[in-house]
Amino acid sequence: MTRKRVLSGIQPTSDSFHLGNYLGAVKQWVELQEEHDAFYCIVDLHALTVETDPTLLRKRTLVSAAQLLALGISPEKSTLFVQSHVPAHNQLGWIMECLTGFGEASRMTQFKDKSQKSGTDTTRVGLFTYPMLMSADILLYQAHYVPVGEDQRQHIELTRDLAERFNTKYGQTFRIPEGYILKEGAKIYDIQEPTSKMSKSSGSGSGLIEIMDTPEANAKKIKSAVTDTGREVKFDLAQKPGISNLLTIHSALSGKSVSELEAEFEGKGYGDFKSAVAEVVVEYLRPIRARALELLEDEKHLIDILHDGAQKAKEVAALTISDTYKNLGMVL
Ligand code: ATP
Ligand code: LTN
Repeated sequence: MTRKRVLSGIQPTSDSFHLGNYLGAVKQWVELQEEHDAFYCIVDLHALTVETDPTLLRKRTLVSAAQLLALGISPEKSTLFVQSHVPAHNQLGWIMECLTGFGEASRMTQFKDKSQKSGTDTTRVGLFTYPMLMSADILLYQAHYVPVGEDQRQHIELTRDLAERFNTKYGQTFRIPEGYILKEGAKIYDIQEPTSKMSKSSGSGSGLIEIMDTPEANAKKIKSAVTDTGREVKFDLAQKPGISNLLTIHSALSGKSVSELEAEFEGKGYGDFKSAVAEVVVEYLRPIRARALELLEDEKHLIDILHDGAQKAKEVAALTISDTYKNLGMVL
């Protein structure tokens, strides 16, 4: 039996991934590569939708690759590549833009949020067409599943709509993908502002738990995480968003269920609980950070892995582009 296809992407927009990226997405990537034909992409073209610096983009692309490998993505099991190495993403991206209504694109909440924050003068057209490039990323590989966090649900819906629209109008070309969005961990919140999502590009910095940060810095941040009124360690998103977020994080990393943790910390204060969360997070991330730093020492080896991945990705993507062009009536 052929294995089902999985595709996902992550932006090289920061010096480190954060716990939201890991628990919402990459942890599932690692699990899915065991039984699926997995394609994982560092989406550097998407990163250009915000102000970038060439030195930083290069560094962050490599640090992204190193972190993905350190977190458990195996180049033997998965195809790991950089989006700009496979020009078919731009080719299909344009076609997706020509299929999308202006109103439809205007309804994307991520665009609305991000453009509102930066204002129309600095918002790039690329940020507006971002979801169509993301659709192309997914449809090129005929993916069955797309493991992402909750914030990407609307983009996956758009991708499905575009694929159906194309298939109806021009004949069967694309598989209709499904989001793979877990309940637990799909939304990790900023630990200083536990009602906003933990995010690389917005948020407080001190509310972000970063994989490449030192163990000491992460322990300190967790110990000063915002907690809620009351003293009980109980999961209650509405009344206790801070404690609930820390329970989610502990549970996802330690493998203990939330109710086990509630029982374990019954009668103990928030301080004890935060120390325990800090310990779990720090010990989980310590070897990952060390491995990523080690991988970064051999840049050539990292780039070789990415080139090998791009080679495989190009072969699959080329088949979809040729079907798409043929069905559109382009002379081949
Ligand atoms: P930005 O905040 O700058 O938009 P990001 O931190 O969301 O960036 P992305 O590269 O856009 O990072 O996302 C990579 C993956 O991480 C996506 O699947 C996304 O859904 C997931 N993700 C991001 N933040 C969270 C979060 N707080 N909780 C759960 N999943 C998240
Ligand atoms: N928009 C996504 C990143 C992304 C992606 C993709 C995710 C770009 N292309 C394809 C899944 C599949 C985000 O996480 N912000």
